[in-house]
Amino acid sequence: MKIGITCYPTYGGSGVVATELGIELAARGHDIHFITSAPPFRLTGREANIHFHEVSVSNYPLFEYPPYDLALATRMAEVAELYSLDILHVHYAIPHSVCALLARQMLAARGKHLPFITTLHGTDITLVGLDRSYLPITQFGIVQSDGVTAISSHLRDRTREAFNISSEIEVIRNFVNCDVYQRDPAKVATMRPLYAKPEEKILAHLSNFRPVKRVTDVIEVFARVAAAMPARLLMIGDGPDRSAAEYLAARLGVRDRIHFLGKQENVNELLPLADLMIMPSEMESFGLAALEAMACGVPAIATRVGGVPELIDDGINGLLFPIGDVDAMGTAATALLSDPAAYRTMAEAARKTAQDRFCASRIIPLYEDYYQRVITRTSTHP
Ligand code: GMT
Repeated sequence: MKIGITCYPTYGGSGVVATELGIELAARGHDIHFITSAPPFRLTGREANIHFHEVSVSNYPLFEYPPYDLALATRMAEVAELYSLDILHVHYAIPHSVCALLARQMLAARGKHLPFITTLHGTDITLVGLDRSYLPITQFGIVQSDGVTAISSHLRDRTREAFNISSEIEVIRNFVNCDVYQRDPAKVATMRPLYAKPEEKILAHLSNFRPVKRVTDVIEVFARVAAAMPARLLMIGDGPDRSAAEYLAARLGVRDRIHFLGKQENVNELLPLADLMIMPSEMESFGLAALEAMACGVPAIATRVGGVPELIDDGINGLLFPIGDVDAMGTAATALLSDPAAYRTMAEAARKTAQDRFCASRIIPLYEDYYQRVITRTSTHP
């Protein structure tokens, strides 16, 4: 198939999923056209079957705001026509589904057919879409899509309820390439000394440091573990709450035990260095960061929110807690890290969950099948 993909190309779960999906589809022989404002950050630019079409937004002194949405819709229609796309797949409802709708209408006016699928990732529904000013247009974009997928059953149900949508929403969960995300003991032996001494445990957190991630809870949990055993924390990512986390770390006396690494390209090399992942989010529609860690054999201490229980079975492949219960998270993390047998069992279960249920080789065919169904349905009943 010839597939157009639009996403936010910067750091963030939806962009990661969209880019990894494009890479996996291209490896399976599909022709992939990314239509984005910048090259998606996980692309090298040298992958076979992958093309990148930049959306450039021309500005003019009259425009108070550069019209990105219009430039994107125009580029979508152009690329679809020039490269005979079979389908367009947009990630994150706002504004991408509405841009795709415009592109579809522009092409229809010329007798061309371009079905589009919207994948909902979470904050497009839970935060942005429920802002009253965006709700009607988000709802319109979803309803007008030729197909809609959600990354968890929780997000599907939440979307139906919040937007009063009765049409089908297909659940296709996040995935991970278990060959790229795995623990290579030789690499770990080389890289681990850069961050910790042999006797120190390593905890990790990976996010965009937005308030929904509760990064200060990560510091609180780590401070409790570090009080009980030698430990280090890798804070991977960056965002608005980073300075609050740094300030709290200094106040709790653990600043020198924490590596704030900023935004990182190759998280698949960093995650396997960790013993535990901490994901204390206020909300996660799925929790891709935990899945990536689990694929590397790193269990997660997380909150029982959103779609996280669809990934983590409490006590089996990770541990779940109420939002903000940093005492319980700290106690459980310390206990698990002090019990090598229990830790090994949980780490193995985490890797096995990623392999058995969320491996790219299982999830990508679900997208292929869904594309085919939408293409067939809309070509017979456009
Ligand atoms: O929260 C983020 O990291 C950003 C956000 C996004 O859309 O970029 O992530 C959402 O999409 C991820 C990929 O599908 C999910 O794994 C995250 O759970 C989801 N974040 C939230 O729901 C808060």
